[in-house]
Amino acid sequence: MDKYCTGCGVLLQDENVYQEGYTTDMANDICQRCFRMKNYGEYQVSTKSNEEYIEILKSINETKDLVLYLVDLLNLDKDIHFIRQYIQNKVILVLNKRDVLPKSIKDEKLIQYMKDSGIDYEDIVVISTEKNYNIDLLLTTIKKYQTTRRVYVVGHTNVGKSSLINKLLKNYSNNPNSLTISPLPSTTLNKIEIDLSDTLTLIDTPGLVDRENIINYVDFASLKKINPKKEIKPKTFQIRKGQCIVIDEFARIDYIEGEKNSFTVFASNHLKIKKYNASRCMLLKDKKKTSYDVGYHEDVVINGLGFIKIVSKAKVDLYTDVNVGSYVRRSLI
Ligand SMILES: Nc1nc2c(ncn2[C@@H]2O[C@H](COP(=O)(O)OP(=O)(O)OP(=O)(O)O)[C@@H](O)[C@H]2O)c(=O)[nH]1
Ligand SMILES: [Mg+2]
Repeated sequence: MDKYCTGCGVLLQDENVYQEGYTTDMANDICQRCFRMKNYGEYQVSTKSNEEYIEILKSINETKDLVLYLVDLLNLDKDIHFIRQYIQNKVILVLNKRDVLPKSIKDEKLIQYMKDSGIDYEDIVVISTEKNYNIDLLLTTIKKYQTTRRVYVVGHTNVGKSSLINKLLKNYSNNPNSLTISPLPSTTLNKIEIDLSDTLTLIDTPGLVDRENIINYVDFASLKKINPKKEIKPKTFQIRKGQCIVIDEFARIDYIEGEKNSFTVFASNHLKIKKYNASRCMLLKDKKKTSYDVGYHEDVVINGLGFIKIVSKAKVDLYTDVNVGSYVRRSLI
């Protein structure tokens, strides 16, 4: 009989050590990859194709089940509507990782921002899985909108889907299982059903992969530096054209044209962020250059790294790794 890993959902097998789902002993409940991640923090990248994820979304669309659409507040994807186009189900939009944004920002402001983004949902809940913030509220909201026993958790990779299910299990059930979580993308490899109670089964899914996210292109030491663990202390710079800001070894933004301005960087506190005179600074000039015309109160977002809030109109040149994506949006904060 087929047996699936309780950590990541992959089909277990004991024949090929190089293939997904390998375990030394079929009596085990988890694969070797999950065992290593859970016990030694040894992370092994596994890339999933988005075609497979779209098939999962389509299968959800064939049900009447409620969907939790989880997003990471620091890394809101440019394509927030992508997932919604495949699922007509009722959706609760869940804004996770509240803890990394400054406390001074009101939840209502984040909720209003999402309302204005035009995505269709029943309700919006701001949570922090890490800090156990609003998890009770989320459960109440799930119960309010649930029409069947099953509730799916979807979203991009790394937004904290499996962490949230683990938190719900810990808070409200005696179910001893725990899903594998990690700071790398594509930790969960398949759908996994978990019973929270007699009336609620949560279904974890792998995430939609953002190939342009910086976390795909850095080593583990850099990943730890980039991934904020604590509340971000934003760094504000009064800036004139001809100056630039360098974000550690990962990005540089040059102020090309515009009035005296203010740039605020929201990124992990572990990153070195400094202002330079652009003509005398050669740092990161060999990276990919993207030019943006930024409007009044807009953010330049660097996928997976954070964002720069710009107050007045500006022409900027952004330098990043060739694979890393970026975009401009109206200011989140
Ligand atoms: N700061 C913070 N980190 C969180 C929170 N929730 C999850 N994380 C972290 O986010 C990372 C990804 O968590 P996972 O639960 O593996 O994310 P996922 O969405 O299941 O990812 P995939 O299975 O790869 O699609 C881990 O490093 C978690 O510790 C949160 O509320 N705050
Ligand atoms: Mg997961």
